[in-house]
Amino acid sequence: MSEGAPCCPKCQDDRPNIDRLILAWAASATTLFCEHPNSFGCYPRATLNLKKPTPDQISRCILDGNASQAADLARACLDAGLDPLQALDPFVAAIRHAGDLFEEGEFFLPQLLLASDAMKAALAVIFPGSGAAASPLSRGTVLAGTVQGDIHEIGKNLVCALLSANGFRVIDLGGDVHLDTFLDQARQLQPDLLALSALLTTTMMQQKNLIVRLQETGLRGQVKVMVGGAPVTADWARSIGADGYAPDAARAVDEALRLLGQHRA
Ligand code: B1M
Repeated sequence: MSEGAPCCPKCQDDRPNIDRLILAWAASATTLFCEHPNSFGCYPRATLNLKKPTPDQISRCILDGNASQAADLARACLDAGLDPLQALDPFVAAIRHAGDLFEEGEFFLPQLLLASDAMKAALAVIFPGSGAAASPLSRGTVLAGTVQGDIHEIGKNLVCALLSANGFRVIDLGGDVHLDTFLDQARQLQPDLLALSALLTTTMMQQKNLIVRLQETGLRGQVKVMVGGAPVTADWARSIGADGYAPDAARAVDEALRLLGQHRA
C-alpha cells in the first residue's frame, strides 16, 4: 500500500485519526493501519503494540517548542494506554527543564514562550476542555484564576482540569486576573471556593491582597480560599489566612474536597 493512501473505505473519512495512529507507531510501522474492524482488511487496534513516546522525545519536542508534535505525542501516550496523569508527567518534567535552562541563561524568553505553547497543546489533548465545563454532578463551584500580574496558566489549567474531572463546577477566569475581577465574579457567581494560583514570588502577595479585600468587602465569610503555585507553601497559606493549600493538582482535588466537606466518590 502506498503511503498516504487510505487503508479502508472508512479511513478515507477518518484521515486525521489514521495519521495520528501512524505517527504513534511510526518507528516500527511497515503497513498503514486503522482501528476499524477486520471486515475492512485493517488491523484491529488491540493487537497493535502502539509505541509509547520516550521521555527524551517529549523533552526534545517541548524544548523545540513544537506544538503540533507535542499534541501528537500526547495522543500517542494516551493511545499507548497511559492514564492522563501518567501521560502528562514527562511533559511537566520537560517544561520545568525549560525553566531551569531559562534560569541558567541557556534559554531566552521567546524559547520559553514556544515551549509553553507546546506544553499547552499537550495539556489540551490530555485534558480536553480543561476547566471550562460545568460537571453535571457538581460537588460545588470553584472560581479559579492566576492572580494579578502573573500570566502563568499551565499549572492552574491542570488544577482546573482535575477539579472538573472530579465533579466540581469550575469557572476559570484565566491568567493575570485583576483583584476586582475576582471580587466582582465572587459576588455574582457565589462560588464555594476560590482557587488562586501564583507562580512568581512577586505575585504571591496578590493572594494575600485578595484575602484582605474579601474581608473588607464582607465576602470572606461566604467563600473558602485555596492557594497554590510553585513558590507557595503551607506556611505562606497559613500566614495569609487562606483556608487551604495544595502543592500539586492531584492534592488540590483532595484539598477542595476537604474544604467543602466532601468525600471522594
Ligand atoms: Co515563567 N517563570 N516567567 N514563564 N516559567 C517561572 C515560574 C520561573 C521559576 C522560571 C525560572 O526562572 N526558573 C521564574 C519565576 C521566578 C520566581 O519568581 N521565583 C519565571 C519568570 C521569572 C518569568 C518571567 C518574569 C520571565 C521574564 O519575563 N523575564 C515572566 C513572567 C511573566 C508574568 O507572569 N508577568 C515569565 C513568563 C513565562 C512564559 C510566558 C514564557 C511561560 C508561561 C506561559 C503560560 O503559562 N501561559 C513561563 C513558564 C512556562 C515558566 C516555567 C518554565 C514553567 C511553569 C509551568 O507551567 N510549570 C517556570 C519554571 C518552573 O516552574 N520550574 C517559570 C508546569 C506546571 C504543571 O507546574 O505551574 O508549578 P506549576 O503548577 C503545579 C503546582 O505549582 C500546583 O499544581 C500544578 C500542577 O501540579 N499549582 C497549584 C499551581 N497552581 C495551583 C493552585 C492551587 C493548587 C496547586 O490551588 C489554587
